[in-house]
Amino acid sequence: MRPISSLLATHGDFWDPAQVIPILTLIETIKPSTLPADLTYHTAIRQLTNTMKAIWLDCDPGHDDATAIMLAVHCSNVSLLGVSTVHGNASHYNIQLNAARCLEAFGADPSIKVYPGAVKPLIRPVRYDSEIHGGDGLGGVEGLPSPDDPRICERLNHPGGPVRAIEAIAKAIKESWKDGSGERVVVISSGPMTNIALFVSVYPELLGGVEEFVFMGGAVGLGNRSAVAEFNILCDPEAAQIVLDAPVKKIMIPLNVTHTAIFTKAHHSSLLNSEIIQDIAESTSELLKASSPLRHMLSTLLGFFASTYKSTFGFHLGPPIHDALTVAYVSQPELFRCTRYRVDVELNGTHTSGETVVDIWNYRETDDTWGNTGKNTLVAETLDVDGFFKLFMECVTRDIIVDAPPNYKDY
Ligand SMILES: [Ca+2]
Repeated sequence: MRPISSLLATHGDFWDPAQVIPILTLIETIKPSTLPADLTYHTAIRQLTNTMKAIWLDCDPGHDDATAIMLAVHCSNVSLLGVSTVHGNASHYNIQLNAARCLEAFGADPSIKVYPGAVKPLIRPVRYDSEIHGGDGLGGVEGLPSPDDPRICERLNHPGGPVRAIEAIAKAIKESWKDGSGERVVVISSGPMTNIALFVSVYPELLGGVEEFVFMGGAVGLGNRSAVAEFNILCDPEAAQIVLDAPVKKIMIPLNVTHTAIFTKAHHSSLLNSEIIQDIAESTSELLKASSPLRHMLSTLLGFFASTYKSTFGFHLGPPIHDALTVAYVSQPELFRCTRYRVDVELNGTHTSGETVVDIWNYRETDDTWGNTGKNTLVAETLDVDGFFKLFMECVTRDIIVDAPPNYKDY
């Protein structure tokens, strides 16, 4: 880990001065001997202001997972403790490399590591989605660090040997929660929920340390990888049901909402060059050249995603960037309107396996708990789309300010 002095020197110029200056003042009043040598900038802010939300991200990158990672690294009020990976959009080998490459490309602190998790669902055969994400999970993306880059290996290496996803999640929650005297952690899932189900099953004593589970998955009355099932839930419906039954608050970001977060051509033009005026962007037929390597990388990422969403699902206006909404919810929950329902997963349906059954008419008798007898889930129903893309572009801008990896290819 980098010491706080180096982090402040690197990043202090783009964090909000109103937030940074009081923190610097506070830090200066603390005797250096009381500061842990490995105290990171985010941890210091969280400890001193109590404004940061500690998050863990479990994902299967995946183009939209990559955008979730960007938000997790750059939303100014969240502190990313670690990233775990799960089977899903591509083979687990590719998924874990992609997570590490994204963290590096987005300038995440080197202390943020990747922890490999389940390579297959609990019961069902593994499935990938190369039609949408390409063979390696991040098809068409230019400018990511190479998989054999030493910094990528460093993200995946852990002192003392391999550490698996559920062990890493448990350790992070233990260290943050401190048996109730510390902070709870928000656990985010943007892939199949196998790792989260295993964590719930193996470490029930740590559920008190989970602030909430926020997951992208499911839908109310529609699907994308069957008539009624969304990909993440369809991959491992049993895991999803285990998580839904856990006595922890859940927030579900369903397709009904993610399909409103369309990355349009106007957004793409803004991404390529923040100075561009929107009406000029809309009047040009060609996308302009990116103004930085990171903008180019994101442009190729979202361009590929746009092309597969157009060819597979007929999304002509742009792709829905599903997974980024999970982190956006944690950072700015006011962007969403949610209603609490009982949600279960269809595990045995002939035509409906993997469907999320959202009891909008309250047929099932429930209590006030978040577990298997309760109204267990806050379901997102609307999104402030403009507010979300404002947050997204703010994160892109912060990303540009972080030093770009030195071995970026020319673009
Ligand atoms: Ca995903």
